[in-house]
Amino acid sequence: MAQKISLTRYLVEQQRADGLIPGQLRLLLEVVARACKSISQAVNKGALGGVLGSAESENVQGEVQKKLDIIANEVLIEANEWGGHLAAMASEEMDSIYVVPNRYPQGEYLLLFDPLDGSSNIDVNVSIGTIFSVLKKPDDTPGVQEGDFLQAGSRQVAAGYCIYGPQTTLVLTVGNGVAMFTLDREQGSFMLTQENIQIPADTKEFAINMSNMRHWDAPVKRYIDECLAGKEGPRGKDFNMRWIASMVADVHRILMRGGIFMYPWDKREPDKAGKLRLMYEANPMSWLVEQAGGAATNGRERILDLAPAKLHERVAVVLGSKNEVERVTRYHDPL
Ligand code: AHM
Ligand code: MG
Repeated sequence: MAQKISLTRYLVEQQRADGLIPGQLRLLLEVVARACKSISQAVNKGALGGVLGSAESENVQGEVQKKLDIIANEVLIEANEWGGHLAAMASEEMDSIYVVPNRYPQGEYLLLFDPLDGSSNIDVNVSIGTIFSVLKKPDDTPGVQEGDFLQAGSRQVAAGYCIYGPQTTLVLTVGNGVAMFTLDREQGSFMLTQENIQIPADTKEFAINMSNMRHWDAPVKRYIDECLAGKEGPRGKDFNMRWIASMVADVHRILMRGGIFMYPWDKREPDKAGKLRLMYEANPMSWLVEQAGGAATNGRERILDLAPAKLHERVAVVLGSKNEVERVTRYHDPL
């Protein structure tokens, strides 16, 4: 029987073989995984743990926070603040950055996260997840400030998510392909269950919130209209549709079997570039998708090349199977 490989062993082997993971980054990823295990336990308890429902507060984006949004945020902070591997953290649920307190040593990494993605699904027992992104703090600045986080996604040194679904699964890249680890609840460890995940370049499945159709821009409308026209239309094939309303779950499906995911700009809030956040949703997911052979754009440019202007910046997102993402991006081209 093939030997089972734990997340710890996988990370040590990556560190040895390719030098991709310095010791401090390995420690950081282990701690994030441990925090995800605790979040998974809280999610699993559900009503029995008193974790469902609203916290009756709002985050900086004006969204009502759920109890689990706040619990997951606290778990990630408490797990990561004392290890000496981080300089600061940033989260969807915090207005500004969280600098590691003086009583702990400061490390060289910056951690960004959406502690509980898919909040609208918490209370209805549908898959949700934690998304994370790791950057290196620039060497040239003393202390740490928000500006240190404002780096393009192409500078990420690690990114991933943990999905709390029928299984709890951690999906990770350190720039050497995408690996997937399933939580073995009896052992309490994440075990490697798939390596070198590849997204097929073509697909017959799209994910978009169709209820917003009347608010979309022409290129997005054209793309979806063509998919809906099926075999008789210009694409000459029938398409299937999925929309889970948890980006982690939609991206996970795309990594497993292909597809295209879109949350485009729309006319409901024309001043916002999109709904999803660049730094802790779009960037980590885009890097995972690219590492699996897919593509990710905002309809015009590669997401990983965008220079962020602020921490909670929003962005339009088109990601997944390469040929479909390129098609949507082409449709946005005025030429
Ligand atoms: P959240 O981080 O507050 O949960 O919001 C992000 C989520 C994504 O996971 C998902 O793709 C999208 O919002 C769903 O939005 P909508 O309810 O507009 O379909
Ligand atoms: Mg989110």
